[in-house]
Amino acid sequence: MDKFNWDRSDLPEGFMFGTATSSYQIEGHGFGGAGRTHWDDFAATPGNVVRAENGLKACDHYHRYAEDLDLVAAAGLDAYRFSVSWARVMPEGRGAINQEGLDFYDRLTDAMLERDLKPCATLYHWELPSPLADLGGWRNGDIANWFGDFTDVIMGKIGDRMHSVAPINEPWCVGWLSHMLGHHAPGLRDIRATARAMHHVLLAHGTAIDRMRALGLSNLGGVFNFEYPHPADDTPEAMEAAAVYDEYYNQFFLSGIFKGEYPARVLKAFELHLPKGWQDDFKTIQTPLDWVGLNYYTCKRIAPNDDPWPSHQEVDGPLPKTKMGWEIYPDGLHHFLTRTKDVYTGDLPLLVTENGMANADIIQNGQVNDPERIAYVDVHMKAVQRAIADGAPVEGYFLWSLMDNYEWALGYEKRFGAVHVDFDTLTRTPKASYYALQDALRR
Ligand code: IFM
Repeated sequence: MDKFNWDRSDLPEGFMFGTATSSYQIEGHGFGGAGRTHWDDFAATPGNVVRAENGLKACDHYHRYAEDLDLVAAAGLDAYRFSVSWARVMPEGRGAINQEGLDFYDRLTDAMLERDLKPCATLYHWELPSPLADLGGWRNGDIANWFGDFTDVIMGKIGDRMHSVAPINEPWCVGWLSHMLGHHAPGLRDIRATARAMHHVLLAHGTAIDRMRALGLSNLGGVFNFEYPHPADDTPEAMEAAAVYDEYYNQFFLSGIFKGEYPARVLKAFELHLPKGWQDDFKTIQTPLDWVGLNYYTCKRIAPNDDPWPSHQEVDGPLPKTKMGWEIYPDGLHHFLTRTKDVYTGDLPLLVTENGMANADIIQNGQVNDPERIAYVDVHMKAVQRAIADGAPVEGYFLWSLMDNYEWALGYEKRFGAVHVDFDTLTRTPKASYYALQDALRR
């Protein structure tokens, strides 16, 4: 299969296609006066990241952004979802501004507009400045105002040209994955830290939205990630375990923003750990949004165990898997698009802000054949079409990712790009999936 089974005519008028990246994963954080981040520290600690790889060079997008945006435009895409690095703009996280960093995002924005690409910004995609991590990072409630100040600085410079902005990519990863499971920086495994980080992420989200509205920006949203939890078997215990997973993974943040409350099972476990006066923060957390973005990749099989709360574990599932070991389950995308509308967002526009797969892509005779990625995107686009037919107001789809990049704790070996990157020479080679996308968008 080298073509998609859909094209623009299968989607509503104005449906937006884009591709997504993030600053630390592609830019090269060693360039342009960027400050140290907690990811540099995490990667420098033995055992955290495959081969202790970091984002100091990454794809060198900092110097090659024009070539990269040419690829986005030549694919026929409408939009480019990118993130800005807090530490590139404010190396200490607060106070002094790195003019070189601000100028970089200014040039990047103009370069998108010159190519007729809609700039869709994310303010935080995980590279916290180390000096703020020293102060407790996401565990410290002051982070909401530090983040608000950063928002003022960066959006004061480029906000006038943004198509859309979201404050924080994948709050679950910033909170749970990084403070409960310890898989991402700062690598904590602590329930109190997790409860506070998850709450402060929401407070920072609302603060940033309010700051941007005060600056006169519009089209402001939130981007959340979802995984479909199958009970490992049909016992009531397994169903309860999956329900707990669903609450802290898929519902905590939407419930905070759209209902002003936390899901019951999670609240029971977190209440003792949340910061004093947490209920008062919902005024800020519930500030209205203009759209919601869903990042979706996979499902999980959840089995109960005797550990302390959440008292469950993931077990292997039967479906075909990507190179991340993630099962391919497009029905989950349909489920979350329709449930988000039905339970939380009503008529608010929804976007698939990330979807894609890691694949064993190799260059042969200057070409990369990745039929697996074409098939993956194809079945997920079908799920989007079904969700639209069922009434979900889905207005766009962003492929993760434009090019192979730094896959966090897994270093550079998981390739998610539509464009192959040779990490020695930094040569970019569009894969078959890139050409399939180009064909579907032009057809
Ligand atoms: O690479 C990540 C990205 O940073 C956030 N969403 C999931 C992607 C694939 O794991």
